[in-house]
Amino acid sequence: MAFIDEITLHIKAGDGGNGVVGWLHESNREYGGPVGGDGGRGGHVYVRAVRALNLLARYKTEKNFAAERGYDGGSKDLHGAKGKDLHIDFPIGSIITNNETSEKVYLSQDGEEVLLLKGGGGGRGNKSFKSPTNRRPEQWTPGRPGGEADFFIEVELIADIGLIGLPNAGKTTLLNHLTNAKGKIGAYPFTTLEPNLGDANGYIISDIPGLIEGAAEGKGLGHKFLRHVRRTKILVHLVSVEQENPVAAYTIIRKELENFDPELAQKKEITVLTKTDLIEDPAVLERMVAEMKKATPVVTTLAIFDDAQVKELRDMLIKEIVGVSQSGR
Ligand SMILES: Nc1nc2c(ncn2[C@@H]2O[C@H](COP(=O)(O)OP(=O)(O)OP(=O)(O)O)[C@@H](O)[C@H]2O)c(=O)[nH]1
Ligand SMILES: [Mg+2]
Repeated sequence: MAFIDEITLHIKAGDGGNGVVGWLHESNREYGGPVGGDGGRGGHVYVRAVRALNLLARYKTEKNFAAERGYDGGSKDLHGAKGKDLHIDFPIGSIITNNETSEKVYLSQDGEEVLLLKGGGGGRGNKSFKSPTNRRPEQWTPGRPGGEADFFIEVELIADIGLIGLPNAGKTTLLNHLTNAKGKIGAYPFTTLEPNLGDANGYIISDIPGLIEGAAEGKGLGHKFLRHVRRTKILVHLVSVEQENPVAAYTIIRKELENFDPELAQKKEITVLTKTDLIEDPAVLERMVAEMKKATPVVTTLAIFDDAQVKELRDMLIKEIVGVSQSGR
């Protein structure tokens, strides 16, 4: 699934309804008093966090949002009705920035709702101007404008498990096998240009574009996406056995993680040597695993066409994620 992680929308709260001028008409009196009602306030705009990670894609075509205008006051002492509030859904993890004021709203909890823009107040009808010295006021005021601005919305993906590694390591292939994702796979580097997401038994797994040396300083595509794995609970680090020196390949990525954010390097990590079907001699693979274990404690192997191995890895990841979640990290 394509994942859009940034978008700009124009959002407007409802304007207030106008106050009106009205007079009481009674058959026995020539001049009735003022009865023009106040206008209703315009609708507020709320933003709401929902568990729908690919939601921003919905806003690709629809970029303008407006809450309802308040209704004008009635001529017979009637207050105008409020404009309907507008609720806009964004994925959990969205950061919504008001481009004019630079104010930010963070949506981090499922179902959380925040008032983004206030509707304009309703105007005053002539009745409200009535006083002992002004018994037949002609005054009224228009409704005030509702808040309005361009908003920049970015989503910091909150996946439970992040797949990382050099380009072509088999990240997307694994994501597609572990989850319902249908990410594009290719026998060349940088097939993945944006993170893919998938759901494995309710746990969100994400791959990211391949990282290369210098990613933390912005080389390749990595930098933009490293922040997406910041909040994952577990990193799965894929290293292809095609690498001449798998440990060196592993170390390149570790350095990038540390350079980008030392905390990222502290996360629980599982290293997977991928494409093991390309190795004919089991002893060679064993040596590779042993070498890798000197660099990192948890190492496993995977040939993607081996369903039993995929299932084993999925079970292992879910077990780990439950463990990490319970330990409260
Ligand atoms: N032989 C073999 N090939 C594999 C295996 N897993 C993945 N591949 C192949 O490796 C190539 C790269 O796979 P991708 O899943 O696109 O790799 P990636 O890490 O997502 O690559 P980028 O998105 O470019 O960073 C594809 O041609 C896959 O078919 C495996 O277990 N064995
Ligand atoms: Mg990929």
